Amino acid sequence: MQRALQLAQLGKGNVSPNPMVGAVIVYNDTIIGEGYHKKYGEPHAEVNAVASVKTEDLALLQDAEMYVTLEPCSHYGKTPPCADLLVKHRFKKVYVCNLDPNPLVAGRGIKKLEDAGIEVETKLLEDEGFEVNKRFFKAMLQKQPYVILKYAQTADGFVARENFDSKWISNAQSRQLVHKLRAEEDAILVGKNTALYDNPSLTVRDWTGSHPIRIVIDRYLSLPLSYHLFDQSVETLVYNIEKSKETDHLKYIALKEDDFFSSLLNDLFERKIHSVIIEGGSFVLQQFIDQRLWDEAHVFTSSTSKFGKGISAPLLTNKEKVKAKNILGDDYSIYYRLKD
Ligand code: AOF
Ligand code: ZN
Repeated sequence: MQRALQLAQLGKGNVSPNPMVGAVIVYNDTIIGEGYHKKYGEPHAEVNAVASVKTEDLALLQDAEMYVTLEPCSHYGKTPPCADLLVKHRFKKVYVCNLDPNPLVAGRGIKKLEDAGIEVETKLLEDEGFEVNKRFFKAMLQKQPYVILKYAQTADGFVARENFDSKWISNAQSRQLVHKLRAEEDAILVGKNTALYDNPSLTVRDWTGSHPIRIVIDRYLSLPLSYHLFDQSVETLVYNIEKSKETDHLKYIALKEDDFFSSLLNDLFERKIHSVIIEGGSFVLQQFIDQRLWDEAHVFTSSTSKFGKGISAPLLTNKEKVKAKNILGDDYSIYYRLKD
């Protein structure tokens, strides 16, 4: 199952809004096939794993076991049900890491296998599987995307007015890391002030991978249209309280002021956006923290101080309620919001 989880993650950045799934076929303690879901809309992990088995080994499948990181699907989606494929080849046993929360599946895949006489064992490395597909599970279970906060602060707790690329707070490595983080998410969001002062492109340049959808909150539509965000090189969503109008690459979406941030997340889910990284400014980040609408925070802390000058960095209040994992010495920590 560890191998299957490894394979699953090769799909990172290419399969959303689908989950990352990997599958390994074992006969007599030997791996005879493996595969993963490579791209949204394309074959599922189980199909690729079966396709990788040598023709002369196909007869072994009826005595083989499959390790798959998600319950095999039972529905006709973009591809036929994987459970049917496993039944057709009469696998002896199927090990599953996580059950599929998708209402189209939700236990029906397991039932199909068991009804056909295939032995099934679930919840193998379950926590590791939840971590790999944290975006998919959050979206399926809460109908909102997985929310990642990202900001850089000084040692004494201030943010820069300049964007994150500013020299005084980041270095080449952290800049590259930020672009890697962007490439892993479906969307990237900033508030009006950050857009206004920094004129950011919010694209992935210092890492490989596709550009996330860009999102800006501009309640009164006051940002200049000459800004990079409106260049239509990448799809941009402009959440506001004035007008709704959608073209291919530029979509204005009006929301009510009440519950603005929560409605925004609901709307992203409707658009099949399963994760969003929020890069500022401090006010927007603080709203997500105070309303407990975040899941994970990536905080870069520089060794320099501004000695009380500037805008205060967001405060992860409930410090006692977050679990931190320090990655690079003192300057990069990831916090996870504990469940309510
Ligand atoms: C599997 N194996 O590798 C994946 C599964 O639109 P479709 O046909 O691609 O179906 C997408 C749904 O299938 C997705 O929401 C999830 O429930 C399941 N994904 N299932 O058996 C896979 N990627
Ligand atoms: Zn499937």
